[in-house]
Order: sequence, then structure tokens, then C-alpha cells
Amino acid sequence: MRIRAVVLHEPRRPVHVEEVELDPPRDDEVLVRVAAAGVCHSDLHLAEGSLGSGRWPMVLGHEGAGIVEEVGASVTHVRSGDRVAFCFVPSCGMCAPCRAGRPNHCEPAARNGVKGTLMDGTSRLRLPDGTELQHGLMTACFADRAVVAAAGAVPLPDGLPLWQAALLGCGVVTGIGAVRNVARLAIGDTACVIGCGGVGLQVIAGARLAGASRIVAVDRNAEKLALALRRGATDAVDSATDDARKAVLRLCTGGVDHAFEVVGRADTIRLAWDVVRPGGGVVIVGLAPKGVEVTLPAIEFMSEKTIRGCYYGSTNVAEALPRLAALARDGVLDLGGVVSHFTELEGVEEAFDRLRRANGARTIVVVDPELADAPG
Ligand code: PAD
Ligand code: ZN
Repeated sequence: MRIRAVVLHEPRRPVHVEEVELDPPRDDEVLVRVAAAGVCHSDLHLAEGSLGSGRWPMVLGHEGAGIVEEVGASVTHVRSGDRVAFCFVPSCGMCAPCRAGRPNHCEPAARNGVKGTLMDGTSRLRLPDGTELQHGLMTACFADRAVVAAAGAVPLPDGLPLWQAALLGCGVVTGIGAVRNVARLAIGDTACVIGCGGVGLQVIAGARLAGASRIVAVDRNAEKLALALRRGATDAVDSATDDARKAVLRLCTGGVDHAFEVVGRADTIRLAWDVVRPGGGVVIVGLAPKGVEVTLPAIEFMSEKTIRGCYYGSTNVAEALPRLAALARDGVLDLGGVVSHFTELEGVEEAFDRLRRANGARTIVVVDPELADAPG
């Protein structure tokens, strides 16, 4: 079928909406009518070519929600008409990491995710001239329709508007998972969150839900810090005007229990290390462009500080996403509060520009206004 999609032809060139061909779902795939999608900094990393070469031409978009329109013959967990959110690591359940309980490291999902194909190593997307298109992070939801692997469509509970559900499959699962599954923050622990964009704000929400006694937000943008305070941060440090290291250590003498880096830069990774107390832990959520290296003072390993990477919140998305959706529906988790802009597919390049300038928080691309049920 002919669909409208946001296509990246080559890095560092503006993306546009184009008509492309989408093939029907195969046996273990699902066709979803997209309601809404969130614009994540990882989309911008892809658009700028900083996640590796050859990842184009591609239909972008990996955080979104919609309604199932058609399912392949062997799909049993959803059917036509079901509301779903996308999961960009559709784990196979059978490879060694999946069997060991680490579905976010599913081997075929990782391999095909980098290749830009679905789980069988092929693409359903083509330009009208026949040129094959990659599926952005196995999802490609900056489009009015998407074909995804069965496990890429996670059923949603009733009652949560799809424009909010659109945020679950990347920012929410990642941010809250970083706190719950990686840091394993305990009630009363202190936390520092460096980078308060779409994902950092979810780390703050996760820390608040987990019972952190103090949440110090660090950003170089005052508007982000104001939002962070509204989301449950207890203190804010503006790293554009203050020495952030000194300011955090002044607020939490001896250092915080957990620092979360949610930017993807060597200097902020170092800052996260520097503000953690001996025995505390650093969690790196931000993706640094390929080639970036980090230096740490090796003597400090004696202090038993730890530093851990974090992919997709180390989360079992199939299990966690519906629970997070229910928390949002019941008002325990405020998702609307991280959305600063609504746009349409044509507005993705402008949303990228806002991410480049750190203007606003998440942009929601309302693909189908009726399904998305967005305000205004
Ligand atoms: P965003 O652009 O919305 O937020 C980044 C924030 O960092 C903004 O508020 C900036 O103002 C702030 N910032 C930038 N530079 C600095 C600095 N030098 N010091 C302090 N603050 C700064 O991005 P996002 O929240 O969508 O994504 C954040 C990162 O997380 C990005 O690298 C993205 O690719 C990565 C990500 N990782 C995973 C994962 O699985 N690990 C998942 C999703 C996103
Ligand atoms: Zn993302």
C-alpha cells in the first residue's frame, strides 16, 4: 500500500514527508495504523548519521502508538482493532540473552535493528522507484502505517489516550527502567539527573516513584530545569551558569547515591562520575555519537563506585509497558507533562531543530488526530 512517511535519504539533510510503498505484514508481523509518535533524540542521532554509517535511506520514528489493522497468520497476542504501543526491540524469546531474561539484548533484534530490517532480515518499505528503505529502529512510525514484528506491538490497557501512550515505548520505558532495573534505587536514596529532556524527565519521574529523598536536576537550559522541578526534582543546577560538580556536591555532601547521565557527552559522563559518593553508581542512558571516548580517574575505582550502561532501561518491555500505561491512565505517572509541542508528520524536521537547540521537551507527532485524541 502507499503510505506517507518521513524519509531520511542521507545524514545532515532535512527530512521530508514522502509517499512510499509498504508491503503487507508477513506471518509473524503486524500492520499498525499509527495514531501518534514521539520525537526522541535518538531519531536525531540517526538523522545526523552519528549512530553509524549506512543507516539510510530510512523511515524514521521508534516511539509511538496506534491501532492494529491487520495481523499475520501466526500472531495471537493482538488482533485487528487493538490499541498498541511500539517496542523497538521485538525480542525473539529464544536466543541466549532472551532465555537469560535480558530481552533488551535479543540477538536477532540487535542485528536486524542495526541493519534496518524486520526480524527476518528483510524490509517492507520501498521508495516508488523500488529503492529499499530501512525501518528506523525496527519501527518506522513517523508514517501513517507501520509494519512491525509481532513483539514490536505491545497491547495497551483501555483508557490511556494514544497521544500519551506514544511516549511509552522509548522515553518512559528507558527512563523509568534506568532507575528501577539498573540503579535499583532504594527508598530514601539520593539521585542526580544530568540532562532533563524527554528521557531525563522520565528518569526524574522514575526516581520520584521509587521514593528518592532528593533528586538534583542538572541541565544547561533553564526552561528544562523548571520542567524538571515540576516533575518532582527537588533541586535544580544550571550548568550553563554554575559549576555543576561543586553545586551538586554542595547540595548532597559527599555525593549522591545514583547519578544518571541522559545527554550522551563525555563531559557530562565525567560529571556524573564526579558527583557520585564512594560506593554509589553511575548509569549512562545518553547515547554518545560513535567515536566519543571518556576518561575517568582510575584511582577512584578503589572507592567502589560503579558505572553502568543502560539500553532500553534494561526492561522487559512486553511486561513493563502495559503496567506503566496503567499507571499513566490512573494518574500516578503524568505523561502529558513532558509534552511541549504537538505537530504533524511535516513538522518532524522542525522538532529536530528544537532538539538541536534544546527548546521544549517532547514533541508529539499527531499522525491521526481522531485516533490520537490529543488536546486542542
Ligand atoms: P533531549 O534532546 O530531549 O534532551 C537532552 C537534554 O540534555 C536537553 O534538556 C539539553 O538541554 C541537555 N543538555 C545538552 N547538553 C548538555 C550539557 N552539556 N550539560 C547538561 N545538559 C545538557 O534528548 P532525549 O531526552 O530524547 O535523549 C537523551 C539521550 O538519551 C540521547 O542521547 C538519546 O539518544 C538517549 C537515549 N538512550 C536510550 C537508551 O536506551 N540508552 C533510549 C532513548 C534515548
Ligand atoms: Zn528513543
